[in-house]
Amino acid sequence: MGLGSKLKSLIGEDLLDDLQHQLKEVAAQGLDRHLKIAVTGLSRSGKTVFITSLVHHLMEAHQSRSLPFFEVASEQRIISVKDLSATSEKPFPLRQSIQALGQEPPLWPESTTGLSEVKLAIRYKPASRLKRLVNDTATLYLDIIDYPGEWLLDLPLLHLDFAQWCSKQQQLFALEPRATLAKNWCAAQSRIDWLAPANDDALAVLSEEYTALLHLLRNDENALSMIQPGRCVLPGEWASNPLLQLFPILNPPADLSQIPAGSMYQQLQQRYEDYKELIVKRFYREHFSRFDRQVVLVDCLKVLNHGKPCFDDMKSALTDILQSFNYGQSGFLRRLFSPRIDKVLFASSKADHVTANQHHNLDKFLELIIQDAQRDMRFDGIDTRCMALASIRSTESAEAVLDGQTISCLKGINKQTGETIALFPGEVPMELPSERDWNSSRFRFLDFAPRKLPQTDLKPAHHIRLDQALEYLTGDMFR
Ligand SMILES: Nc1nc2c(ncn2[C@@H]2O[C@H](COP(=O)(O)OP(=O)(O)OP(=O)(O)O)[C@@H](O)[C@H]2O)c(=O)[nH]1
Ligand SMILES: [Mg+2]
Repeated sequence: MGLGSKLKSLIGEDLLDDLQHQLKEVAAQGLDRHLKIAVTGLSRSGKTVFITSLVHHLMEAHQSRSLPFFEVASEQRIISVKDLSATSEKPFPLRQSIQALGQEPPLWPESTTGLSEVKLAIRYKPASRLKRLVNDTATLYLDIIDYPGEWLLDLPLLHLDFAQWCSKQQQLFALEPRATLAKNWCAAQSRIDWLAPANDDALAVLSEEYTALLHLLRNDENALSMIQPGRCVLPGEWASNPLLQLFPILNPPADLSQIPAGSMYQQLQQRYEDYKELIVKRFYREHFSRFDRQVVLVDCLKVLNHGKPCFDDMKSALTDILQSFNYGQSGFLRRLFSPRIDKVLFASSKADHVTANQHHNLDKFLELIIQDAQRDMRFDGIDTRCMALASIRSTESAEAVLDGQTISCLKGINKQTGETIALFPGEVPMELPSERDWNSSRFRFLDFAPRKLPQTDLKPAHHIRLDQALEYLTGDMFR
């Protein structure tokens, strides 16, 4: 009997295969690994708070017990976490955000506008005995990147030419409340002769008005999500670049085969092509294609508050955004950028705005919004998970008796008034709300002021399911 066969009979075939596999892995990789997790979501979806809280809990994980479902932390295998963000060209505002949330009274961090990153080195004890034979400790280099979901909304432009994009925008601007909000801008467009020689001043004025309109559509009151081109509202390093003087033509000339060179139409068409080539493709090449895992934060409660048009608009924006992950074997994205994302976590943020018995409903409601995209991703072999979470739990559970019945309530500080309140925030639907529900003002989820995030001695009660999110996103790296 050869050595291999003897070993097999001694320790069993499966175990031997497993040992051989692990040995190969250790030899091939060493113990240190790198992981890039990108966090995105539309404006105000909770990206900055999520990254701040996640990193703060991680950096305290060697001494706090705040992450019971994050295995490497609960098994006390994290030795130390070092912040290497100073080496990044675009550091995430970590210190300012932790300070804002830790002061008295605590404040939510400022809104952010571009891409930034946290770089961490996590020194830990490997779980596998075999890996510990090679080395007692290992390091995971973890980069967490924050970038606006609005930039992903530019992705669908890559497979639309200018005429096709204008036609899609025409349909979009026919819907309320967009149609009413865009009335003046549409009227200004109708006075332009698109076949006349390009007039840079007129184009500059119209594009300025279009950018103002996009800001109006997405402000707190209107809360629309389908905003294109994304860089017009969040330009990042492209601020004041003439390429952003771009807008769709909603009343195009009837015969597009006869567009004169140097005309208004042709000028915008050229800008559109340049925008795609120089801005959109570059972002995907330089950043997106390097991400390993992705978190998409969705503020489901905000859309419920704003009603059906806002819900429909967000669903269509998210479905478009999620095309970025659905790259398939033959998809055009794979040919362009060979992306490598293997896991996507969809997180319904601010789960502390509802009572604990509604968290499951929130998971289900999120699944409803993204179900088509999720199915495509699974088909392409990308692992996906939906999870309701709160990065900073700002409410406490309470109970109240109403008409002899005990009901679950929340206690917290109203973000607008600063008053302490106790309320029953209502139920999250697990199915698409009916017309009647949308019209009955049934959904009114309130925003809360943050509860203080202490510097040390963090507890599981400071968040909801942040540990489960971490385990899903990084757990396999620490085994
Ligand atoms: N109660 C509660 N509110 C949250 C939580 N996370 C975010 N919020 C609220 O959502 C707001 C936006 O959070 P941010 O993290 O700044 O969102 P963002 O996606 O980074 O926003 P932009 O940078 O403007 O795109 C905060 O000011 C809070 O009001 C949370 O875990 N719990
Ligand atoms: Mg932010």
